[in-house]
Amino acid sequence: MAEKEIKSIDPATLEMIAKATEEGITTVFDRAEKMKPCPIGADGSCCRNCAMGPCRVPLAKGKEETAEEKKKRRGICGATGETIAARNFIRMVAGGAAAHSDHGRGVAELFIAAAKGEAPGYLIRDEQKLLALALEWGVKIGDRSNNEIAVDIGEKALAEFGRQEGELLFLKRAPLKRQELWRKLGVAPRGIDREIVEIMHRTHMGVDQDYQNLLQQGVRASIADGWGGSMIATDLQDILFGTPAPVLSKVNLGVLKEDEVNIIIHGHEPLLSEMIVAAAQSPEMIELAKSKGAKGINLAGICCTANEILMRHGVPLAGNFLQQELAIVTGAVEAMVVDVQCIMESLPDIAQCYHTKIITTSPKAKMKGAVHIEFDEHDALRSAKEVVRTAIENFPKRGKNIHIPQEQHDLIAGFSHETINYLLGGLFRASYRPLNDNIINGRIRGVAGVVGCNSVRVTHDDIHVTMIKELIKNDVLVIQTGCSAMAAAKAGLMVPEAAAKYAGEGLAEVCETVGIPPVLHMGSCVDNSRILIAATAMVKDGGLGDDISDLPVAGAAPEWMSEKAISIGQYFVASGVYTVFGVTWPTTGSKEVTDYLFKDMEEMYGGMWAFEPDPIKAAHLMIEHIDKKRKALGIDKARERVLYDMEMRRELV
Ligand code: BF8
Ligand code: SF4
Repeated sequence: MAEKEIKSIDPATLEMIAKATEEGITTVFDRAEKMKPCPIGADGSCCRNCAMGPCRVPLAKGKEETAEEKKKRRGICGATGETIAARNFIRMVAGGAAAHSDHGRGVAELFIAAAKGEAPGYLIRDEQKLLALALEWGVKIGDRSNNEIAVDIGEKALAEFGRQEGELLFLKRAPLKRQELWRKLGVAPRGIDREIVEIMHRTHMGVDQDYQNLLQQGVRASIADGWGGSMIATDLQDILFGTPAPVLSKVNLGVLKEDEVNIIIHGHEPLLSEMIVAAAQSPEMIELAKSKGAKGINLAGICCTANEILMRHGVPLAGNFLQQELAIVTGAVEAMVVDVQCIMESLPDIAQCYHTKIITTSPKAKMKGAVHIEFDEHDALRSAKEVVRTAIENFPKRGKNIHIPQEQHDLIAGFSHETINYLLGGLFRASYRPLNDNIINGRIRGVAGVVGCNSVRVTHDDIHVTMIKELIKNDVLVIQTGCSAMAAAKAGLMVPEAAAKYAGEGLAEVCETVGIPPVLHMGSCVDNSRILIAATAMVKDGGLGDDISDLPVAGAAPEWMSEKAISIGQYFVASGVYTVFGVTWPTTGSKEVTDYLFKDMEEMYGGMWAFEPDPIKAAHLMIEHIDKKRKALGIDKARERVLYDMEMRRELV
């Protein structure tokens, strides 16, 4: 890992880090300086799966290991460096897949309750998507009501988690060739929970001792995430809350308002936040806010909850993962409402220095020092109003040390798979045809999914933004989710004007004609499933091969840090996508394990992992892969012929 020179490229972040330092507040940026990563653990060479250890089996650096040394490099139970690295790696997959899938389960439960009329306030908002899913899953439509159909769909979705045999229903969405490959390699997941539990079993002391066999189970559980838990979360959320359509909003800490009650929604599940949006708009709450001296109620989001309510309601984004503490440091946040995942335990401590209330809402995620207002889905509006009221009542308690950075940018979000389809093909001939055509004729070189976290181990946002700029400059259309999307939005890349400013000539022309930015925001991290669907739609539209692995596409998580990112990366690889990670790589302690992931998987899945912390080099690895795929498809010459005469301009899109 290279030493970073500055903490962030984002002026608002730097401004708030300075304010925190001045006020004697410790943040993640300070803690990272004191706590260096353990080099043995970082390489995947530390096992603490039983109480005879922890056992450390580091690979000696800078020299080739002899067979004799390798034989001796074992844990107390005899576990080899390979087994230990593979076990650690797939336990990360299990953690990530569990997080996404438990989110999906929660959505399915609420979905059923809503359809049964047991969760007042929630309605089926996207009837078309409900009926499409009913057809896909063989749920009877006839003259049944939407709610009757939805009960059956919700129950089928919920059963996917506990399914014991057969395979997940959504696998059938993948290109046929991919499905057959998964079956042939024995990685078609049976049930979502089952694959995750099996990882925990197989990595227990003394069970699976074949690193290839272990890694294959990691693949199976990751597919259960991307084509299972995450896809269920996205689909059912769309039906329940509406499928996103393009929406204009703003991003960065400058969206906080000095004269309004600021409520930040942080975490991942949109179940409660959807209701908070409704509660904050209610006349009763606005009146109450005014009675306390505020001009209104201002909602803003952090992390993936932010992406969810941005995509569907245009609620502005306050910032990404590394900005959560800094939002409180503004002194202007009345309440930060959290649910699950990516929430720093330091928040209540920092909040103590201001008036901010940290409100936990999930029985799964409580925090010492926070107020707990449990989200009751059967009476959600009441829970939401209680949260909003708590924030409003806190407004008069603001201190004097308020400073909101001015920094904010416009962005357009809401690019669901359906939206891209309509935008490109029109409502009556919705298709990916124009995208495929523009890839085939070379105006668009390929498509890259740039996703994932922030890591404090690298300069905040820098790796994302540098990589994305390099990709679009080279005519690669970028699609995004998660904290990475917010980094690009803050850098002004998610507005249509960014095409002329940053994109290569071919990509810029297409973006200008369609009226889209060169970087498309597709949602939260569970919405990476939208990218799988988009890739499959490209395959099905024809002309670009017959599997995802034939497409000129690549993926990256350049500032990753979470276990969820590893699960996502693994299901992209298993789906046939070349996937580059930055920052650090968690299996460098075993050459065999790393080679298996970086080389053997390409032979097996057509997609593979790669590691490159330098964002420009990583972008070029992706471009090289895209060019390799273009060549295999026989469309590599097209780019050379792109001259943009008037006739070509006219026929564009
Ligand atoms: O699920 S990108 S830091 S917020 S893990 Fe977390 Fe990573 Fe952000 Fe969203 Ni995803
Ligand atoms: Fe050590 Fe084996 Fe126990 Fe791991 S499982 S801690 S390698 S003895």
